[in-house]
Amino acid sequence: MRDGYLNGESFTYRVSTCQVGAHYLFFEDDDKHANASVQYRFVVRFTPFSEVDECECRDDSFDGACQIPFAQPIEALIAPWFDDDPRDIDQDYFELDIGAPGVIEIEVLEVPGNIDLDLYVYGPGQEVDEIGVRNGYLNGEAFTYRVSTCQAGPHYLFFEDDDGQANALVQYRFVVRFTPFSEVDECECRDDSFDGACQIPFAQPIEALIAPWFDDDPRDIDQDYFELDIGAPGVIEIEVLEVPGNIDLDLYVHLR
Ligand SMILES: [Ca+2]
Ligand SMILES: [Ca+2]
Ligand SMILES: [Ca+2]
Ligand SMILES: [Ca+2]
Repeated sequence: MRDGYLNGESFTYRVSTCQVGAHYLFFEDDDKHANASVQYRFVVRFTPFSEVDECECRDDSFDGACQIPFAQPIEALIAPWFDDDPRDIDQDYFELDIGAPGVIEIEVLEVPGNIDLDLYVYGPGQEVDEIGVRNGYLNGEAFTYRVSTCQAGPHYLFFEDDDGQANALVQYRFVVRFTPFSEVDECECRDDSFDGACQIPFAQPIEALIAPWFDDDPRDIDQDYFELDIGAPGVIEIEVLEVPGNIDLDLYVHLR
């Protein structure tokens, strides 16, 4: 329903439906008393969800999540749902098939100018297993969000507009990539502690990642522990060959 505010005001109204069949609309003057000697004019357009948001008519919930592939752009719409529809704030749920621990990267390529897109990421435990949140700040802002997981199995994400009020005529677009820890940091899913330390050999380059852990994960500040098997007194030299440009790497050496 769209209530007029001003005499003579033209407007565009959008609303979504998951039903097929006859739909109806009617117009009337707001105070019901006026009549006019000239016509009002309007045009109706229709866009099927199959063209803009294939999963839209599933539940906005974990059960309704649409399984999506990695490394392929996905398009969806923050659709205009009417206030008294259970879906009134459009949330779009997606399911990722995560086969091993690793880093999930969600690159949002495009966001409509009136949408401030929020992203939530969950592990296999669904709502009790939140592993990441990326709150939007600006309308139309694209972003890349990374988060790690040590679990295998279905993972979930959903998008919504930050204030839940906006809807869009154009789609947002994103792509999800996954890098297993077996390729970048083999010991990452052990405890960040002396007990979890990974024994490493001498004279062989070791690679690891300061991985993106979510704030309320026990691992939120990534520490990587390594164990050296020292058989005799001597000098230990640790040559750090490469450090990513945004990392200021601290090193601690302990005798336990
Ligand atoms: Ca949608
Ligand atoms: Ca939806
Ligand atoms: Ca690490
Ligand atoms: Ca670690």
